[in-house]
Amino acid sequence: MHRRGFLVAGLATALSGSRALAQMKMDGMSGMDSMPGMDSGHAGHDMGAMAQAPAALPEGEALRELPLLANEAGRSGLFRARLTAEAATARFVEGQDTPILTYNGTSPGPLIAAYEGDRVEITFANRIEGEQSTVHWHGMPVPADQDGNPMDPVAAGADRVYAFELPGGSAGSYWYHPHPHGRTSEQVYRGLAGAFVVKAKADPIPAAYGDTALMFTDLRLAADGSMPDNTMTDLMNGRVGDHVLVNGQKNPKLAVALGAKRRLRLYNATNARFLRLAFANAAMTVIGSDGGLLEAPVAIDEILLSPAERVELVVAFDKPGAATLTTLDYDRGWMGPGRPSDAGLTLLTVDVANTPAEAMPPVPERLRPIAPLGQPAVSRRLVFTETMAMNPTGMEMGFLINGKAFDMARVDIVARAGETELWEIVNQADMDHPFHLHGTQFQVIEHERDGKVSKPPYLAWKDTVNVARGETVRLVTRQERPGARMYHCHILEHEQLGMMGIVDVQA
Ligand SMILES: [Cu+2]
Repeated sequence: MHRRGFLVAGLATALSGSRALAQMKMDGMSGMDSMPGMDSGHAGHDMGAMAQAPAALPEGEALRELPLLANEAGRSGLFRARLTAEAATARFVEGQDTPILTYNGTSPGPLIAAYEGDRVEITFANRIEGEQSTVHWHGMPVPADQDGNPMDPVAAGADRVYAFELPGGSAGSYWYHPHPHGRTSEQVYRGLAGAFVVKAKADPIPAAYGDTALMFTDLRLAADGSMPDNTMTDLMNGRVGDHVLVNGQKNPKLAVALGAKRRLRLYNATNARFLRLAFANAAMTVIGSDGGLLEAPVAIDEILLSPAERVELVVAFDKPGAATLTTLDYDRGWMGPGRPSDAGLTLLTVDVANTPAEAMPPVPERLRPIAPLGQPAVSRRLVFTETMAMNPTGMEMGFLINGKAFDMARVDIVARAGETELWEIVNQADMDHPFHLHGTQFQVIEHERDGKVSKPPYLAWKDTVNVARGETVRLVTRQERPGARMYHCHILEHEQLGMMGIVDVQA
């Protein structure tokens, strides 16, 4: 059987309709070498679609800061703007146009920067031809009906206003991306994601460090410059591209003076790439997590950012020469052949000059208090599993929570606003699954693996946490507002194939 035909058939079936189980149609059994656990020795992770080496992208250009979304309100306390999702072309490789999706013409989308206490009114215009979309405000404490749920689609050609207030204490590194039913994965890898930074009115981090968002995305180009559709390997493992980009650029360059400290917000906006990161010749200090500052800075040598996670760092450049942000190997579980080699990628090169910077103030010893959420009144258990079944017509894959695939018409959990809950996320699958809960920030209190229980190294506000295969993560959470909230794996292909549920929060 022709390999490409097999893949296209599988993809078409997987993307049509709302069924959570992907029926992978196969003509005969010659597609067996692509099945999980049946290693054909085929090296390319695209299983035939990418026999050629990935195109070379230019490296070493000056790092582009994300463009700012202009506030059209004209008065303080209100952030008002328009965000248009539409098709465009990008030029990643000289002489080749790549059709992509953009917000306001750029990918990643414009950086939205607003302040705690602001009211936000953003008119979203969906100009994606023939596709519904939504804007989900990832990690932000917005009302359920303003959060871009798949139940609230914006039709192609339609506009809608998203409006919400940013409460005090909500400063943090959030982001926005589409969340339409059955289309999230594709709209995100085609280019729709942007950073949303909520700034504190009183920020303890010295302004001299600057404040730069670094958004990681994962690009795959076919020989003709287009973005290939998801293959079956992508559906199983999540789509991993050929180039990790920073603000849309491959290994860009940032120039700093000797002794400079920089505040960097790192965003993993890839569909499925696990980024275990280290900085050579520079010292990293974690100052914040998904939902804002920690209580105190923590020096680190490396950090794992699973899909959708963010971290806020202060990086000190005290050695002249090149300081590189690179990836280390991380085995997150991979089905079938063609596990991509994740180690040794240089994502960003910082040129540290010989000339010293003006003296930089030290990182403050205390950043802000984080009150523990306290004793839960309710506890819940969510078990993540993967199912694979071969039958004469194809393979059925399921990514399930408590044995069920997502159903938009079903409420999985009923919770009460203002009540603290313990959620135990149990990963009984063969891959890591980054767990994300909408509408609030949670606190991870415990990890358990092979009977060994450990505490996280510091208290932090999180909306996404990796649950490694065989691991159980316990977290405490509280939803303050009523309405339906999603929880799901943030490998977007897994979410789309069923690993998602609805918690209905009642007043
Ligand atoms: Cu997953």
